[in-house]
Formats: sequence, C-alpha cells, structure tokens
Amino acid sequence: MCQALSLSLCCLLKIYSSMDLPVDEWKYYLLQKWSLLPKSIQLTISTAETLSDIFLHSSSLLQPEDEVFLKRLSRGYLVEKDPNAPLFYRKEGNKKFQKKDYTGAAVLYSKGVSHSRPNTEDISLCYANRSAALFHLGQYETCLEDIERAQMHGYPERLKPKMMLRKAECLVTLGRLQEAKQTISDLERNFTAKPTLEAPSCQILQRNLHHLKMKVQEKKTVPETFPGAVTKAFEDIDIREENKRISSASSSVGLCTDPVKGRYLVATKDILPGELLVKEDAFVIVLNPGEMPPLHHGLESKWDTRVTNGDLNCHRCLKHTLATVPCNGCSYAKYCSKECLQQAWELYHSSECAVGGLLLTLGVFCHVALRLTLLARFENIGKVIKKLCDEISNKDISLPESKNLVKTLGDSHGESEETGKIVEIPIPGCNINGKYENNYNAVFNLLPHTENHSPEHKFLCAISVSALCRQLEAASLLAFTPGLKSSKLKAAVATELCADLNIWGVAMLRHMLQLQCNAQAITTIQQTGSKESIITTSRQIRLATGIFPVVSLLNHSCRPNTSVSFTNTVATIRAAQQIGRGQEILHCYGPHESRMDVAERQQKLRSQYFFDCSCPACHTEKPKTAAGPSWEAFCCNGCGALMQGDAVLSCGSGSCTGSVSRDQLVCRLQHLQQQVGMAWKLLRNGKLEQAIQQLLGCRQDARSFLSAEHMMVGEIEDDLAQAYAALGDWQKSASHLQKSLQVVEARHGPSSVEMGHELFKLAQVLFNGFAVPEALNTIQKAEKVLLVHCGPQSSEIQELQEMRSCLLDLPPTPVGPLVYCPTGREPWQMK
Ligand SMILES: *[C@@H]1O[C@H](CO)[C@@H](O)[C@H](O)[C@H]1NC(C)=O
Ligand SMILES: *[C@@H]1O[C@H](CO)[C@@H](O)[C@H](O)[C@H]1NC(C)=O
Ligand SMILES: *[C@@H]1O[C@H](CO)[C@@H](O)[C@H](O)[C@H]1NC(C)=O
Ligand SMILES: CC(=O)N[C@H]1CO[C@H](CO)[C@@H](O)[C@@H]1O
Ligand SMILES: [Zn+2]
Ligand SMILES: [Zn+2]
Ligand SMILES: [Zn+2]
Ligand SMILES: [Zn+2]
Repeated sequence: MCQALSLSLCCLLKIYSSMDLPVDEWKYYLLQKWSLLPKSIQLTISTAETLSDIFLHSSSLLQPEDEVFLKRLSRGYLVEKDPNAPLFYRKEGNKKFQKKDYTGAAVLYSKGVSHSRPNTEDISLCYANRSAALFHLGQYETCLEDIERAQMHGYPERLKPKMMLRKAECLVTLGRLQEAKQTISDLERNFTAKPTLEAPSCQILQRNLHHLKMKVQEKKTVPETFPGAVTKAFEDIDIREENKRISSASSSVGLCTDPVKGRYLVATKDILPGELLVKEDAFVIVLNPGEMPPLHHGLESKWDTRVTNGDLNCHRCLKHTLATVPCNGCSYAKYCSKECLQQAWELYHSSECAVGGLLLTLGVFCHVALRLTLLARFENIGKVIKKLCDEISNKDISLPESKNLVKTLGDSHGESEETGKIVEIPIPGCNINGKYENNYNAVFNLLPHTENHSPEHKFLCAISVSALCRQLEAASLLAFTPGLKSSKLKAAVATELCADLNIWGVAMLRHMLQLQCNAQAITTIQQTGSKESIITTSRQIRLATGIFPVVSLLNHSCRPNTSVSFTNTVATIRAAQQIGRGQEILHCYGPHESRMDVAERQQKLRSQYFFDCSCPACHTEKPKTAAGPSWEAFCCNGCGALMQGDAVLSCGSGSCTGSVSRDQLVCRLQHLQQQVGMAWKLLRNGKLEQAIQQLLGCRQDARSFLSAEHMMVGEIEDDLAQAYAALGDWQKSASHLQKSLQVVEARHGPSSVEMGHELFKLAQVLFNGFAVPEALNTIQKAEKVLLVHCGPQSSEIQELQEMRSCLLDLPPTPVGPLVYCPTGREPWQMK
C-alpha cells in the first residue's frame, strides 16, 4: 500500500534522453573532427540537399583511426560471455538468498545465466539456483520452467534429488497432483536404485518426501484451485470498431492532410471521455539499456551487480520478468521466453549480436535505425529501394522531398511495373488503396526534417551510421539483400542494387533524423524500496524507445485531449475529454502546460520538433504572470497573499510594505528542500517519529513563505501521510494526503492522471483506516478519473473494484482492530 507516486509524475514522452544519442566521448570526438574540417567541406555538407549527399560526403571522411577510437569505446561494454562470470554471480546470488532477498538473488543468477554457454554445467547450476529463488517468491510456474531448463542443459545427476523435490513441491502447490505423485515416485525409485547421497542428506530427503506425500493426501480432500486466471483479461481490450483506412485506430478517427500542418487526425464523430482511439503495437522497439556507465578496463569489479531495465525486461516484447533466457551468443540480449529469443534472432538479432558494444556506444537511435532497416527486409520495399537508388545516383535532382515521396512510394500491390505509370497517392505513407498501416512504408514516410537539423548533428549521425555499416560489413553481417517474398521483386531489386551499403546507410541516416521528432519513449512505473517495507516509491522511467507509425500522426498540444499509456510494446490512446466531431485529436509530446511554463515549452518544442506551438494553452498563457504559477509561488509572511515581482518581490495585497529579493527566497526554499530530504532519509530508515517531527517543522517553515499550493508544500504533506501510514495511523495519514491532493489538483487539474493516482492512494489509506463512507466516495472519484486514462481493464480499476466489493461485504458493525489489513499492504488481496 501507499505507493507514493511521486507528486510530479512526469510524462516526458518524446523528449529524448542522453542514451538516445552516441556516448559523449564519441560525440565530442566527432564535433572536434567537424570543427577541424576545411570550411569548404563543411559548406558542402551543410548545403547538401539530399540525405544521400550528406551520407556520401560524411562517410568518405571516416578514417581508420576514427574507427579504432570507436572500437576502443565499444570494448568498454561487457557484452560477450565471460566463462568466469557465472561462478561469481552465483556466489553473489547465494549471499542475497541467505539474506532472504530472493528477488535480488534471482536477478544475479540471471546474470550468471546470461554469461554461461548453452549446455554447460554452469548454466544448469544457475537455472537451478534461480528456480530456488523463484520458489521462495511464489512464482511456481516459472520455477518449474527453470527446473526444466536446468535439466535440459545437463544438470548434474548428483544434485538432482533436491531439485526434483522442489519440482514436486511446486506441482503440489499448483494443484497438479497427478504430476506431483509421478515425480515423487520417480524420485523414490531412482533413489533406491542408485543412492547418490550421503547418509545425512539422505535422511533429510526421506523426511521431505514423507512431508510431501502427506501434503498430496491433504490436497486431495479439497477441491483443486487454478490460480493464474486473474491476469488474463488484461490483453483482451480492443477497439470496438476498427478503422478501415487507418490500421490500429478506431472508426471515430479520420486522417487528414494539410500543406502546412502535414498529416493529422480528427474526430469523425463525437467522442466521449475514455473512448479508446488508437491501440497500436510498436513497429520497432529497442530497450533502453538503463543508466549504466560502461565499465572501464582494469577496474577491480569487472562484473557488475547493478540491476537495470535490461536485466528485468524482455528485449523483444518488454515483458517484465525475473527469469530471463539469454542469447546463445552474447551476454547482453535477454528474453522472457524461448519464443521471443528465436523471433528476435530471426528478425534482427542475428545481425546485431556481434556488435552489441558498438550499438551501446552509438546510442539507442542508431540501434533503432539499424533495426528498422533489418525489419524492412521482410516487407515489400522495392519502391523504397528504388527511391534510394535514384537519390544516390542523383537521378532526381531536387524535387521537394514530400512531393517526391508521394509519387514514388507506396506498396506495389497490383501496380503494373511495365507501364511505369505513376500513381498519385494523396497521403504519404498510405498504400495504393489509401490505407495507412503499421508497416515500413509508413515509417519510411515519417518526416526526417533534414533541413532543420544542424550540420554538426547530421555529420554526427552520418559518420556513426557509416561506421556501423563498415563494422557489420567487416563481420559479414551485412546480409541486407532482402529476404523478399516475391522472386520477381527480388530480381528487380538485384538489378537495381547500386552499392548495397550506401542504400542502407542512407536509409539508416534517414531513420536517425526521423527519430528526433518521431521516437516514442515507452515508460513504466518503477518501484523502489524493498518488498518488506511499507513505503515504496515509484517513479516513471524510460523503458524503451519505439516507433509507432499511427501514434506519430497525432499532433502536439500542451493541453492535449487524449491520454496515452503503454502495456509492454502496445500504446493505447484514449480520449481524455469530450472531443467534438471535426476537432483535431492531439496528444502531448512531453511539454505539458502543467509541468512547464510557456517559454520553456516553446523552447523545447522548437529545438526538438522544429515548430512554434500555437495550442490554446500557449495562446492564452501570458509569458510570465506576476506571481508565476501557484505551485511555484511565494507568499507574504505578513498576510499570506501571493508575492509579486521579478528580482524583487513585494506583497500582492498592497497592504504590507517591504520587499524581499527572489534570490533570498530561493535560497530559503533550497534550505527547506534539504530539511525535507533529511526527513525522507529518516522515513526510509524506519525512524518514523523523528521523521514526523522533522516534517512538522518543515511544514511550519513552508507555510511562512510558500503558497498553499506550492509543490514543496504538497511534498511535505505527502511525506507526512506516508509516515503516519507506516505507523498505522490511517486517519492522520488521510488528512495529510487530502492536503497534498489539493496541490496536485491545482497543478494538474481535477481529471488528470496524476490526480487519479493520488485519489487511488487516498482510497487505499481510507480503506485501511476503515473509513467506509469516505473510502467508497474516494473509490468512486478515483474510478471516474482513471477509467478515462487507463481503461476499464487496467490493474488500477480492478483493484478499486475489489476494494469496493470488499467494503460492501463487511459486517455492519465491525468490532476490534482491523482484521483486513494487519500489515497494511494490499489488504484486499489477503482475504
Ligand atoms: C545453488 O547451487 C549450489 C550448487 O547446487 C548449491 O550448493 C547452493 O546451495 C544453491 N543455492 C541456493 C540458494 O539454492
Ligand atoms: C530418474 O533417473 C533418470 C535417469 O537417470 C532421470 O532421467 C530422471 O530425471 C530421474 N527422475 C527423478 C525424478 O529424479
Ligand atoms: C481538444 O483539442 C481541440 C483541438 O485543439 C480543441 O479544439 C479542443 O478544445 C480540445 N478540447 C479541450 C476540452 O480542450
Ligand atoms: C495545431 C498544431 O499544433 N499544429 C502543428 C502540428 O505540427 C506541425 C509540425 O509538425 C506544426 O507546424 C503545426 O503547427
Ligand atoms: Zn518476450
Ligand atoms: Zn546475442
Ligand atoms: Zn502549446
Ligand atoms: Zn502581505
């Protein structure tokens, strides 16, 4: 309980992170190289009109010594299997296991697994150890899978009995009694046939076996239960009526195009809040490796025990798992299952496996660009190749890019090649029938904004792509000749192929430039804090970077009328409010009006997306109000009115005299921040009473100079609510939470997703505090908000409903202490 969703749940959806671009060393190296180029060459690249010119010119400047430098950087990442690592990770895992940190242990065993070669004792031992951790975590199905894996890779006979016992135990717990009995009798038979254990262990085994048999007997008398059906419903939400012209979109949505605005989506009928508008699976994703600086050579800790995204999520489908299965060739790529492993290998990883370190050095955008061109092989892309070839051989001189695309691109369904007839397709990215689909053609048509990027940036991207191509070629991994479906096309392509490498280089460069405006960050909520402690915090982190061609059609607004969420690789867009027929459907690229002021938003949108936002929020918001937004405002010490002014502030009510410098107040705020930070540490260390004293002091201080809706005030109230919750004082907790809720509401609005999460939290506290009418009331409010943002099948909504039915089922006059929540954690699941 008390999932303290941090107050400013940020949704920097598309603003890119440092991991998207190449590492700093390489970036600075190339910027240096650029600055040393003769002016004439700089000019050639700066003024080049086509991507192929930029690519060819830059690429010719890539020298062997540059490649040597880049290789050295790449070697800083440990991406190969290291035969000495499994033992180390197993030992570290065992240490965590001893401390009963089973999650931590499982992750370390996974790291051991990923460094082991297939069919070795190492890998089987790691899997077996992991199965023990999973068993203690109650993940019995996964435990069984790991036991299976351990056996498959040749688990030593002498160690088997213990593992088989675990297997039988899992089967009993899962109610699979027939299999359990079979396993037990096998175990007994083997055991009497050739006893492999010494006497003491033998006795233990006998005793355990006896226990198990008793359990089986007991189980027989109760009806079998089948857990695991709860999570199923999640995947099944779908768009009610699919759009015939835009895949993955609902029929309430229409695609329009406009010479100035480009492509955009409008409502073709009145849309109600919460309606599902787009549900799209990413065309491509690349997992963000997580903030982890490369290890440097000669450092004592060669093997890393830090845990990142890459250790906990499938590199293909993003599913969260403790039990990853590694690529057979590298230690870097890990998957949730054998199926994902195989698919990833066939689709792209067979080309990527050997260059993992290089891809980490060059950043996620470069990786996405490569993966896009690898995926293109599986589609009918003759037209795209032809367009690129033409560009390279300079047949097309300088047609404006978009017009050119309209004429030359499009699926070649039914189009007669012989007549060479040019078909006008009204909207770029659509196929010949005018349908917009989630495919490579649509991706290729996203705008690269070539003319807007700085020459240095284009140079950086082009050289990076060129270096990647050369390494792939050197490793003979450039099996780019497409695995095309039709042999006719294959022949056509083969004859057309002007220098393979350059085609794909230009395509990749195009993708890299597109990504700045079109990449979508896939975010998730990460819990920190141990399972045991009552207080956990969650923060939103970037899990992956992906391309969603349909989502990319949405234009930006700082006050959007939709809300986006992710389930693994699927993006879902819902109407956040009523959208009238004919109105544009808009989502927020990151700079939301409740998170940044207009100047900052405009600056961000201009530098990353190259446009001046003219949304209603940007129109109406004055550049700087007298007091600033209330969540950042100072108030008068004397009368409590908001302070006004720039460098020097004075009381807004006019009744008080005297003034303060802004710097002085900012300084005071910083001091307060430190005090709150100290309180937070006390809270985390379980020193609750002390934390509360500290926080009450902070609160008093805050009141004397901050507006009642200041973020810091909200944070203090939220921390107090947590501290009281940890003490089990639900009433006090709820009253502080209500105050922090006011701050969130002032900032994000009453129907924002942030508000939904805060209401959810309050509902949990009231539930635990047994405040039935208030809890029911809050549950209803939370439901109303979260339904719109997360949809009826989301876990939040389901938990709220469970809470409600639990409250309604209570006996009318409960007596004594709280029966339902002895520990205060997820009480509605306990009975
Ligand atoms: C891991 O495996 C080794 C070898 O089988 C065993 O000695 C050790 O106890 C195992 N650790 C755990 C936590 O099961
Ligand atoms: C029994 O022994 C056979 C052969 O060594 C082995 O394949 C099987 O997995 C063992 N079964 C159990 C439950 O230990
Ligand atoms: C949704 O976006 C459209 C287009 O900008 C706008 O006209 C409409 O007012 C927005 N809805 C709300 C309630 O802000
Ligand atoms: C209404 C609106 O914000 N339109 C913008 C859509 O995006 C383009 C650039 O991608 C802008 O130029 C428009 O102003
Ligand atoms: Zn997967
Ligand atoms: Zn690999
Ligand atoms: Zn705006
Ligand atoms: Zn005053």
